[in-house]
Amino acid sequence: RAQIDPRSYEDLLIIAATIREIAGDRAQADIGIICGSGLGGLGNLVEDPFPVPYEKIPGFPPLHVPGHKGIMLFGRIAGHRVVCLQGRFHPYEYNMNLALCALPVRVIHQFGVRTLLVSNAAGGINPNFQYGDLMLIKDHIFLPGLAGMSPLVGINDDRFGARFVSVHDSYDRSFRKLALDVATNQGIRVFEGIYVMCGGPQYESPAEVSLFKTVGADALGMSTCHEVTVARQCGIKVLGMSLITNIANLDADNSVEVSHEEVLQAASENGARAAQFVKGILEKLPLA
Ligand code: R1P
Repeated sequence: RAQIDPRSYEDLLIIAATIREIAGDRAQADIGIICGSGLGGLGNLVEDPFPVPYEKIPGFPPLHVPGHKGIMLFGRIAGHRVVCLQGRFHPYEYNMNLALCALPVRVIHQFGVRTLLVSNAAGGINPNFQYGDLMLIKDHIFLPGLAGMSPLVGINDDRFGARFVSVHDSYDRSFRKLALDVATNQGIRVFEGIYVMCGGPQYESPAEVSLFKTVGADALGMSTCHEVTVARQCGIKVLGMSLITNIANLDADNSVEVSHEEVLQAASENGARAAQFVKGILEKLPLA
């Protein structure tokens, strides 16, 4: 593996050139999709797929979290040129190197991506949520970012985008409206809410969940916000969605254990509906 600095624009060009050598003119896309834990099945929507394994991509580290395959898949969904990232880099796996973990977003931007559909498996905090619900992310609380662990720290190369990035309207309003219309047509439970990203990898304690509830969070997980922050710096519009794979426990006297196996099981039980929803959204989204 070549030594790659995820904060170097020159190294980003090397990564993009390597992928172009592998995929040729298949390496083009208007829409990027990031698959959450156990949601790699979204890749099954991709027609005429051309896979690029992460191990062939310079600077992409090995994946460790079960439920993330490690494939960049170019192809089409509903007429759109898409690239589907079946595998995400979670900051807790890579010593909170947020720039490294958000690198795939900068890479797919090089291939033309201007719209990102980012998904995750999350614990539900909102008392109205049920297991298997979908939540469109309306806004986020990026806890590591607030503590200085942002993918944007360090000297900024302006070729990546602005030094100071506005994250207002990160989760595009018109996309959310379109997605809610699709949910109504499909008759599925979809809410809007606030996602909180924790550092992990330990799951949150009942007191921590209560804290997040108090500040208005609806779901929690350990991903997504770093990717969205970089997407906004690149000028990519975002639609974010969480699959509620468990209901977070708020009561310290109630011993509800969470496990990643349970998260994966929930994703596999509900993944087909999530995939139908994504397909419905892409069918309604105007072609670039
Ligand atoms: C915990 O079970 C893992 O699942 C979620 C959490 O963030 C954490 O990594 O993964 P995704 O956010 O990748 O869906």
